[in-house]
Amino acid sequence: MTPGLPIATGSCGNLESGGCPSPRSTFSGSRIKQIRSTADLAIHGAPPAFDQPVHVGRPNLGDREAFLRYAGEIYDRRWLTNDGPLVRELERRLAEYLGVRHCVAMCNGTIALEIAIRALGLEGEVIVPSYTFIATAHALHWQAITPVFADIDPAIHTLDPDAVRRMITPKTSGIIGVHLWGRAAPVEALQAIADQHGLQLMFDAAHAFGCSHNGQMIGGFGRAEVFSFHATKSFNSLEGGAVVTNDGELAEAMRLMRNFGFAGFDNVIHPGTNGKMVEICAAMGLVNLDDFDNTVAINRRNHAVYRELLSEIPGISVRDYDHTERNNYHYIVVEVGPDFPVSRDRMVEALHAENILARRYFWPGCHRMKPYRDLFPHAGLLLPNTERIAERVLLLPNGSGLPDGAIAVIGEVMRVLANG
Ligand code: T4K
Repeated sequence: MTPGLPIATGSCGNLESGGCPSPRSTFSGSRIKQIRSTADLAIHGAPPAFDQPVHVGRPNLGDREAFLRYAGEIYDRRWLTNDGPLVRELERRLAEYLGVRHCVAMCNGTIALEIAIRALGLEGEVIVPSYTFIATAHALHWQAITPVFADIDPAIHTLDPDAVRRMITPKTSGIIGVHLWGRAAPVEALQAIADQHGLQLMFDAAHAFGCSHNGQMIGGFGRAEVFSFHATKSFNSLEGGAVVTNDGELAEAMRLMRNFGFAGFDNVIHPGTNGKMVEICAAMGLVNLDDFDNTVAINRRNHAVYRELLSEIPGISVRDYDHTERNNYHYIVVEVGPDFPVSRDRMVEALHAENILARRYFWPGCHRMKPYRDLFPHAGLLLPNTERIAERVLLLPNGSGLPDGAIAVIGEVMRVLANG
């Protein structure tokens, strides 16, 4: 092990000088044992390492007092939703941060996807990865559009452009790339395919807030990009999401669509739904945006400690980020190789027994979930990389709520499992 790495101390470690950014952890549980051999593992009857669950997706929270001030203002103003001043401020700041002309805030990422899909006029079939959160596929299915699953590049877990080409039919109207784990989908290759075949291209950027591609912030690619600001994301607004675009007409259409199509009192000029972000969510968004650099710094240090600790264990790997780009470092993605003595699922079981609730995102792939597994029972034959990766990957906890010692415990569990 690298000298100087923490064993049972703070989660942000001491890899870099300058101390840890403020973690603001409210976790009151504590680590209660060291794990040196299989007998120390909770799956073998020992007590769990933590007396409370350590979650993947614990929210990152900015300054409490600032949030309460905003809440007081909302109370005094009696303006709670419907394009309120805090939503407008958040939209303005997000557009500026992402370097895009228009940001249309929404109540969540799923509705934002649905509205963007409608605004782009997608129909028939749309090509998406199966290796993504189910919302990407459901947003299409919910609108009677068929999601057609294309395989991923196993090295980067995003759409494989050759696989996309193979799935195009006369019914294809568009492609939705997903910037999984914050890594850009192959933007240029997908754009070339879309241009060649007259298809719309948009992106599910739910994981990629604060990330760049070739130095340009994710948000400005394709015709539109969709963010989720769910509690579990690197940047959250309690619940929330946004579509960002450089196309003014598209933005205008989406503003109408998120508010039933109203263009003024009693004047409906567009079909629409209720996709509005509420003021209290915008308040949380503003507070967390102010704190976002701090969140990224914590995530980055945690990721570095994970990489250092776990890289010495043969058979497992922690995905790295492209350090020439901006990253949110939110996702700690571990791949359990075929040579590791236990399966990914056994590792997850061992971690859960210690109260570390590692997740198998995005097992088993959308194509193996309902309704898609009934609609396309043989889809897996064309998705070998998706199926292999979905069996190997697990996600580990990160963020400002990560308790002291969690990374060290995870390292100990994995090392003991590796040694049988
Ligand atoms: N596209 C992609 C690629 C996405 O990943 C997502 C969402 C979307 C689209 C859709 O965006 P939204 O409509 O959600 O805005 C979670 C989230 O619900 C979901 O937002 C997210 N992706 C997905 C990856 O994960 P679950 O059901 O796996 O996790 P959940 O909500 O149970 O939370 C995980 C753990 O986090 C919990 O066990 C405890 C902890 N937690 C959670 C919440 C909500 C907390 O500690 N505090 C909390 O407030 O779906």
